[in-house]
Amino acid sequence: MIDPAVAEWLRRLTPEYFRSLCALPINEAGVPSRGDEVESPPAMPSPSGVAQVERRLSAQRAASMRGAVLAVTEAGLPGVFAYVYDEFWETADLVRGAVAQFAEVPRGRVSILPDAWAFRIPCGAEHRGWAPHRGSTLPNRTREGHVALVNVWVALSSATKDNSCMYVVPLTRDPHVPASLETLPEEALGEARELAAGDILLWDANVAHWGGRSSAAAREPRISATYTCSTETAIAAVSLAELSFERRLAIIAQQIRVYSEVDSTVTPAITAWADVWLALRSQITC
Ligand SMILES: O=C(O)CCC(=O)C(=O)O
Repeated sequence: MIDPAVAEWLRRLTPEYFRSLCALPINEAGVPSRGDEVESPPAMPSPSGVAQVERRLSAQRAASMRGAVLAVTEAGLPGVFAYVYDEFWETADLVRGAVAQFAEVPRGRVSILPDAWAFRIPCGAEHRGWAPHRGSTLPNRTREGHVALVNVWVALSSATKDNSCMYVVPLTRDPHVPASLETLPEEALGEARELAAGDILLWDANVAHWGGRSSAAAREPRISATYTCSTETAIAAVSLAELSFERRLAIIAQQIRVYSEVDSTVTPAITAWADVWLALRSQITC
């Protein structure tokens, strides 16, 4: 017998429901690729393993994505459900160019992995982003010496020390790199990275990082979205053209399974929804 709260989410999470929350397009067959929309200075490769690019997204794109995160979170869902909307995947495509420059590889070598999350950190000192961690504790270089796995953090609102910006420990200042990647550095070594809406932060997945604490001085919730890109041949790479609504929901359900322990916005009913939805889907597709 399925819990009634889970059954309700199973019934409710359709394209029509998400269209009723937010007017952004959901192309149910796949995401049309639009390519790069703005020129921006290259994200220079740096020994620190961290780079920041200003205004990578237009103000309009940042605002519409921000609206989507607000809409899904106000409906009681974790922000990751915003990835049902085409815009979130078009943006994944848009950041590939910056990742290519960061890793010094051709753009065609950069693939998007099914690893993403969206955040709304409310104002107030009781709210904060994710605790310190590394995206990967494995050595992160391709055979040719390029960064293999790159995390991309997109500011959809301003992100300041007051409303929970990101903190990173440059590889060059991390005493545990490269010998002991399982060990995290002291938070005192973290550098605050303040961003405006539309800016992006990229880092080598070995970089220790965390989401800061909001405060009473916060003027707006911090809203952001993340992507993970690979510069190696990735079997799991997301193909935008094949990203049906159902496939997007499968990625979201998998992300909920991976991050439910670290993200306090994931309710037990949504975790149970992810388990049941993935189990039902595997029965239908095998
Ligand atoms: O935005 C945050 O608070 C944390 C983001 C993060 O740690 C990540 O994307 O890996």
